[in-house]
Amino acid sequence: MMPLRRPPFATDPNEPLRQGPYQSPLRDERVAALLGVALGLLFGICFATGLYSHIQQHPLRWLPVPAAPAGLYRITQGVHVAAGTASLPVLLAKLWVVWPRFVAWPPVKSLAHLVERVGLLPLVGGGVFMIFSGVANIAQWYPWRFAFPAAHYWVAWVTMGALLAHVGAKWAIARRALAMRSRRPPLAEADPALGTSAEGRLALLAPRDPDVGPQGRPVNRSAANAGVIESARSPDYRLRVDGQVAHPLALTVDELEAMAVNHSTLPIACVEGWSYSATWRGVRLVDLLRLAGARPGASVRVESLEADSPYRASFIDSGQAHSGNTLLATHLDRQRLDLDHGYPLRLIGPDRPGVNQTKWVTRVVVL
Ligand SMILES: Nc1nc2c(c(=O)[nH]1)N[C@H]1C(S)=C(S)[C@@H](COP(=O)(O)O)O[C@H]1N2
Ligand SMILES: [Mo]
Repeated sequence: MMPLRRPPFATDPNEPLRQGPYQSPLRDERVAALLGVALGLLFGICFATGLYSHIQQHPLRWLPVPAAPAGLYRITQGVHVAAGTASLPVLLAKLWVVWPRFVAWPPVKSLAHLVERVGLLPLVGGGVFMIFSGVANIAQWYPWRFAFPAAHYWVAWVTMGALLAHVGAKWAIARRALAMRSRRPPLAEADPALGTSAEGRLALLAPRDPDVGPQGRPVNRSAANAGVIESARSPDYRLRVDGQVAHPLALTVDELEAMAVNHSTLPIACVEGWSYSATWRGVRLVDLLRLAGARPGASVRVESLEADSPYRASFIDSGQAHSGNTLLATHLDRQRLDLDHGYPLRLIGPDRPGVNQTKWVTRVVVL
């Protein structure tokens, strides 16, 4: 059999990273370990905040989501997107530093080495997929056929599993490398900290400007795209409150506007990482539930005029539904809601993802 020929730039996996054609002084174990720690922290933050977002959007019966602090989701999701975006340059740097290992020769030295190398596939592949799909999602660019949230969620588990195995395999080497005094000043590390707030608007590392849009606020799905322009303006519009209630309600726009006397200052925090806080005026959901004779403590589904969209309805658990802060809003910062912001009526509640702040609300189903 022909012996495997060594490719021109391959290195020996037993030798240090910096050798042959890979002479940069930045290629050393210590830099690799520092980048690894930074990446592990950033991915860990993304995973924890991502799980919170997932639970908000796929509620578990036995796990209520808090209704206070109202800005909690705004913080967790802002951190999620900022940490995910910050991990892109860190991952690229890490791959560049350890690249000699990928082309090491022979490709496999032992069974343990084979296992370690196979484990790099879900780790590197998963990491690249998570960052690429996340960044593409906040850019609202979908160059794929799968459903983004499901893929982003499941690949996260695979990536975290591979990451744990990798940390286990590299723990000893990384500790030794970090204990060594560096010969050069260490590399600048990524800073996952939150940016500064500009009067309640925040979009650190997020591509959308929270100031641009109707009423000075961004819009992800317009009334035209949702196909609700006619139904939202129709004199036949009613807000129905039904389901498990003693007296179903059907309210006109005039009736709702007359009832809209409560104010809440609450953020909209999109999963994309941008958010803004506003003062909303509207009818308290808990008052509507009482008026309809719903069981105290009931949870609720809120439905939109929009026909087929994954965001046409959202669930509110008992705690959020009975928070006096949760409104069916008619006004945004003293102005009648723009059609694109959900006219005639939108849901706004504390500590909820933007996707759960349903616009063009026409029905409240008590569960
Ligand atoms: N009916 C409906 N409501 C919706 C959406 C939607 O597509 N359809 N998008 C949601 C998303 S993703 C966000 S971030 C907020 C944004 O609210 P805004 O457009 O008023 O800023 O509305 C939410 N409500
Ligand atoms: Mo959103």
